[in-house]
Amino acid sequence: MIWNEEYETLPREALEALQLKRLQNQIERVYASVPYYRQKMDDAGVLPGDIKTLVDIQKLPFTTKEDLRKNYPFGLFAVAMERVVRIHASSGTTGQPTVVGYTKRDIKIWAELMTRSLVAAGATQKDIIHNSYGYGLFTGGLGAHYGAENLGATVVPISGGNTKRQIMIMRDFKSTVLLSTPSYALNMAEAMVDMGIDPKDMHLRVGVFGAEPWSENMRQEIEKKLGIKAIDIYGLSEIIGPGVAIECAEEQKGLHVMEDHFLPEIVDRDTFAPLPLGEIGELVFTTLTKEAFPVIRYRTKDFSRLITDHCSCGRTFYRMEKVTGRSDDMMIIRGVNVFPSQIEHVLMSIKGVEPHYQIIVNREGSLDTMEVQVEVSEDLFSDAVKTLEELTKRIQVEIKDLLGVSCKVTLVEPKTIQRSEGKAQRVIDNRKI
Ligand code: DLL
Repeated sequence: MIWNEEYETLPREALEALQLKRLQNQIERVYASVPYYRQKMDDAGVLPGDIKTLVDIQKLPFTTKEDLRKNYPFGLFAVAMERVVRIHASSGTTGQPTVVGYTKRDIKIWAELMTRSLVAAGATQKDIIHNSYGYGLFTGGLGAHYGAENLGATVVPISGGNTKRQIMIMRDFKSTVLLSTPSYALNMAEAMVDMGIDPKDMHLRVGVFGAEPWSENMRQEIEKKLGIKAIDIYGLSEIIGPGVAIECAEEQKGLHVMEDHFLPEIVDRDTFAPLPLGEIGELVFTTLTKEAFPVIRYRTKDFSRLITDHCSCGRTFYRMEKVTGRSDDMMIIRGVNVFPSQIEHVLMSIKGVEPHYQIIVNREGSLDTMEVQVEVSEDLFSDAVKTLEELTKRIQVEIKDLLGVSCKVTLVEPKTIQRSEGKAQRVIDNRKI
């Protein structure tokens, strides 16, 4: 199903004409109303009138998280505060929070994009939507909430945490759609079993999961454990929140970018030079319609590529490949680049291992050490020591083969790794303390 046929299936030519018109307006407005952007454009020697085609966007300077920090809290807002009706902010675990604002119109557009996303995932007005994304400064809870209400579905605004109560409510209210991070979905699946509830006896049909990277293997695990279809949703607060891109239920292969509101680019991860369509690099977004907090060429640090193939769902928006990691997540272990997603890939392909793991990095003298702690399944843990030894060895060898770096593997008892109620913390890097 498609929520907004008029825009979501626009022929590419008409879509690109619309994007150009919106881009030109946006740049003019930003130049006139945000001194910081005006200064950056002046420094780069580019004026709004220089944007004559979509490719001309490449003349504009990038915006980074650093720019947002420098302008903390409201320095990049493009409207007067009396027009701002909502503020959200990132968690700020890596420093100062980044603050974003919305006008009434921004909120309306965001709700529309979230509705489109839920419909692409297979939700309808008849659904009871259990929203476990955190409500508050995080964009997940309220962003999804407004989209679900706009769809006309019934929203259960439960937020994250208090897992047992969540499950009771989900069962008693006969919720059909689950919105949460993928790691929290797995946490809930496990808690259901602990409570003596077979997850398949719940009424859940679809899950819309995002806010953190998750592998294809993780998807299979969630689909199997909960007996649902698991759909990937992508977004970031700097651009709007959840609903920047969504997988369609038809293909579950790549996420359609809401291109009538956001212009995606892929740039080289080291040189930041624009890459041809289809190549993997860092995702960059420009907002085309945002009023309160427009952003120009925002470097997301997320890695993906754009897929231009025709999609059987009928949407004409290009798809972005599932994000498997961000440059921030990359660890350098004894000179080798390692992404947590690569380790997850190895772990999830091995039988007997549970999808709960943590990576601990230390520095001993001048040497980096990496330990992978992973839970093994209940029946295996009580098995002979020999089996456990073999399993440890196998994981070690597979990680070494894939990454070229050796690590210590520790198999831990079921339910010992801390469960997430939002975004999972996969890495503890003690070198940074
Ligand atoms: O996580 C918004 C969101 C809420 C998206 C709910 C989806 C569902 P931030 O807290 O600003 O916003 O974090 C944004 O999370 O740059 C990615 O690194 C990561 N991320 C978000 N969605 C996905 C996804 C929300 N589907 C950052 N796959 C982004 C992989 C994701 N990473």
